[in-house]
Amino acid sequence: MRLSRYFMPILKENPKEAEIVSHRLMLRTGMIRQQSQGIYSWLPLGKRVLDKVNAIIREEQNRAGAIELSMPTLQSAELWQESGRYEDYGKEMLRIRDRQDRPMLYGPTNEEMITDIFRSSVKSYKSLPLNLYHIQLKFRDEIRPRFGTMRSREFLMKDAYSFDLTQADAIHSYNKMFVAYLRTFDRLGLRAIPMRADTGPIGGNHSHEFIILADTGESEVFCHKSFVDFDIPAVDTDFDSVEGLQSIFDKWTSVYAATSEMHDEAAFGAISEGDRLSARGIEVGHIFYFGTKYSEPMGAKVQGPDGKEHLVHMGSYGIGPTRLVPAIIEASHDENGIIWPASVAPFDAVVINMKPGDEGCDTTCDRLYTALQNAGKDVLYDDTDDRAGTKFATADLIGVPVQVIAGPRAVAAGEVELKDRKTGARETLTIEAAINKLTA
Ligand code: 5CA
Repeated sequence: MRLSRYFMPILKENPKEAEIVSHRLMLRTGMIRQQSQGIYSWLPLGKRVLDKVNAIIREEQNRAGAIELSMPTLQSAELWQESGRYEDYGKEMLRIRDRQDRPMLYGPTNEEMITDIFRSSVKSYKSLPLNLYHIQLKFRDEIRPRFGTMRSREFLMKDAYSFDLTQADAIHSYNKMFVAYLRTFDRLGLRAIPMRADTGPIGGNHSHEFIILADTGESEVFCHKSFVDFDIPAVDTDFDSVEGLQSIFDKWTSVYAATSEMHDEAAFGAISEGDRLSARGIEVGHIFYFGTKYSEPMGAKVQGPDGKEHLVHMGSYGIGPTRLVPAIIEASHDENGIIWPASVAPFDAVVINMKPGDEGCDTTCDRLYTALQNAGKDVLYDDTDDRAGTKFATADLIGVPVQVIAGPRAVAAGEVELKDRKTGARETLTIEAAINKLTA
């Protein structure tokens, strides 16, 4: 992408309304724009990152055996009247009437709709286990939307829903998502800690929130320090192994971790003082097992091996991609801007032409740009006639992992400079060597 033809409306000044660093940087880099309170557009740079986050979430959901579908944002109130949540949900639910005066709503979550899809076609235990997910916009009329897309009213959610014949099977389905979440957050460059959690309006009694420690987090959390050393389940984890997944779950829940709603002062106090961590955190995922809470009122049953009808046991599993993007920034930035983990960086590299119009610079940059693109890399090419200082500041601000700097003197000697955004380390390489390194 040539910067001169791109749409990346960078702000020169820090926006006043932004209270936390991620919100400030997302506005400054032109990743997002607020359209009305708690409702955002994702501009091209932000959209690239969001798409990469979603791709990782999707890969790990698929690996764990979940199947993607797509459900609408608008739902009929009837389904919610069946489950009893239409009245319970309160003012967070945006209620709408269509032209026939039928009550509708903008979905805050999808337990009812997925249960309806399930009951309309699944009749036998032979179709189980089943886990269906989508990545779709939700709306919750939050009292206090704030911090940009961290807590917005319209937001993206990956929500998965599992169906099983028995409670024991449902716990295995829960563990699959638990392990998938550990892998997902790790691939996003984050260390997320699963914590016993309150279930709120979703219901059930077995639930974990996945929390990223950050001073600007909205949740108060308490845990044992040893979490930082736990191993992330490997890519070849066998998701069909009941014992294998249970042992990963047991390991990751063997030491104390809880949010303030579930906090047990005595259990926390029993941890030696040096190992206690009392901090703030950002909830990036939340998983629930709630048994027959929805299958019972909505009549979602299957025929079991005994020939009898059984209510299915369900769980639901949420991740917030539009919250993850600012959470990653909270965890990875410096005074000059964002430092993207390579896995979600909007571009793999930025080629900076220090003197557009100079034949050597133009030829070298064109060569680099083409070679990297041909190797399947996402490359931003700063071909603008901005001042050098502005180009460097922009490259640092948007946090692309590698900067390839082509100035007239270096290119005359057949060389370019590579700068690592994270460490600041610089090296001078021949153009050939730079291409080899970046396409390796
Ligand atoms: N039905 C369940 C799981 S699918 C559910 O709705 N869970 S939730 O309420 O905990 O939301 C799941 C995830 O969505 C949260 O962990 C969080 O990452 C994200 N999320 C929730 N509310 C917001 C919000 N207002 N803004 C941004 N992300 C949000």
